[in-house]
Amino acid sequence: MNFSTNNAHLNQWVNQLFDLCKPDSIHLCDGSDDEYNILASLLVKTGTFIKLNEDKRPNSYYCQSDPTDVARVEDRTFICTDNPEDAGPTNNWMNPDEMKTKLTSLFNGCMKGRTMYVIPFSMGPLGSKISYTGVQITDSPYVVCSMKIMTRMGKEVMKFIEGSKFVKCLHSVGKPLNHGDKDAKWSCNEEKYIVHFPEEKSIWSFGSGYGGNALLGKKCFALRIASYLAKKEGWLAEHMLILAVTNPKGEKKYFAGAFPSACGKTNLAMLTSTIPGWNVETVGDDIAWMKFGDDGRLYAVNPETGFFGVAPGTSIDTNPNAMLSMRQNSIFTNVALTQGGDVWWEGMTKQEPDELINWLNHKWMPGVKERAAHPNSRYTVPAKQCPVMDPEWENPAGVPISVILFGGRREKTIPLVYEAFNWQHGTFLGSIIASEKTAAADGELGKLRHDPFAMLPFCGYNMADYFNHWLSIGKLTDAKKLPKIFSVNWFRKNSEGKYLWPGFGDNIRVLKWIFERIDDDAAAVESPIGYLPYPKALKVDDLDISPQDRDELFYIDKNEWLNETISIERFYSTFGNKIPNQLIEELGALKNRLSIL
Ligand code: GTP
Ligand code: SPV
Ligand code: MN
Repeated sequence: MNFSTNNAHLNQWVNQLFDLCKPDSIHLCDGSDDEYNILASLLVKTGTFIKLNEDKRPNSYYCQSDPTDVARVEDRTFICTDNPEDAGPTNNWMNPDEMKTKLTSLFNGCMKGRTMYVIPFSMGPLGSKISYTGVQITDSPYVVCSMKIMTRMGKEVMKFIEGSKFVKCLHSVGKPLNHGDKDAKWSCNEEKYIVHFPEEKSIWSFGSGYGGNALLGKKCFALRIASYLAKKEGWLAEHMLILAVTNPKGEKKYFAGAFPSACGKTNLAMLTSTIPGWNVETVGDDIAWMKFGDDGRLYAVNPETGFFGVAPGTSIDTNPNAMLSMRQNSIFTNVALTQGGDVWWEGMTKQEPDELINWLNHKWMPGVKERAAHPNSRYTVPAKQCPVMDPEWENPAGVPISVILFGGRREKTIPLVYEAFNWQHGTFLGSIIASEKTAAADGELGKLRHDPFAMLPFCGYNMADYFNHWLSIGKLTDAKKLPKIFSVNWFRKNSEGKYLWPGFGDNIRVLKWIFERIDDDAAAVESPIGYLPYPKALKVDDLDISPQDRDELFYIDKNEWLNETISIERFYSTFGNKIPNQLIEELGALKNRLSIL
């Protein structure tokens, strides 16, 4: 094979992998609309895509994955560093040489009968100082189409791929086609490996075609590899949404927020305000790269260009901007197909359609036990189609961040909102996020687990070093220039198991209090865990919430919190003596404050 571009390093890498994977042909992606349309038509021909009704949802496709390939596979995800301590206790580790041997045998001949696509892409605006390029090799045209929506990719990017300074991303669904084999609707392999070599900036992903396992620019590169680079270079790569809040005076502030998978980032990022005069615009819904500007403030860019959003629960009531974003040019995976050639999922409309084809390709009617859409079914849409994108969302310099939110899905204990005393305490709040597990990753649903900074599955190095990195970031600038840190929880429930808080558009009430706290315009009361809104400062009296439930939203239950501290202590102990002293101090101080409650 003679793959030839102006970049000798790239040529050598691609040619070597061509020889290993043994595809039938190779295609260098130009990123054009024509190319996308040709690949989508090919996917229709092979049965992977069904074209949706052109009148209802122009240029959009429906896709069902294999039922065993529906989410990220955390127990098959590895960080391979020379020293196991550099991966840390929260990551799976294997010796890089052993892993390479294993992978080399898996990838040997794995693309037989298929085309090898080469995708040059940029995470972040082309040419921005904050951006980073990558090249993904894949044998999945579904992945190429998704990468076209989710990243800046193709010919334009080639100019920015210099020498060896790009992240090498190799992906295969792991299903070679022998001569005469018909391809499956969705190909994957039972054996899956999502492997990162941060020290050589490379990713090898085998066996899955779905989401974060296969779109390597997203979690693998923009979080796991980028967090490793960020630590070395003094910046932050975070699992955060970015939004702008504007008050009635026209003043704007940018917020970033880390919530674990399927815990509300996309919905908050596109929030439709229920308070007149207050407004939210979107910069990003999943990943934030933040660097200090010359003025000493943190600036964030969204490295992506699309949304890969959770479909179920998304409706014109809960998230109208997402619904408007997906009116055309979209891909829907593992939702249900209506008789009229459109899509549906649980929560999309109050009235359930009479008959559907569900994500398992079964006939579905209301009352049927099987779900219509898989809980981790997703829409893939271009960000530029979102009607509330902030005008600065592609600014290569990023947007200045005033607020950082940490949140999780907690039915108990954690109040609706509280404010950290300072950066160190805020870092502590990030480190103690725990959340009930969702369908975004394989595993037991609803199980409470520690997910510090919402980065548990995404930190490319030792999480204790990551905590230290956050503490050190707080020392790099004047304390006044640092974002203020808040904890939020939209998911607290009452004794009947009902959400106490309406959430979605009404989350603006919480954002408003936070906005006004930054300007010292909103009152707060000190509590053992942080500053809580002064009762009248957060407007809820016009909501349909009983006074009892309102109190419950902010109630600090001493016993629950003492149990929380025990659980934090146990979690911290998994890092041995690597856990920073400042966090141990914060935990001690919290215990002391709770003891006098
Ligand atoms: P990933 O894309 O997996 O990282 O998830 P995410 O953090 O973007 O979560 P998303 O906004 O997609 O929300 C996940 C689920 O939580 C969806 O079913 C939403 O409908 C639901 N959800 C989001 N925000 C709220 C809220 O404020 N209240 C309640 N009750 N549910 C919410
Ligand atoms: C998540 O799990 O946080 C997602 C979906 O956003 S995936 O891209 O599959 O990681
Ligand atoms: Mn999301």
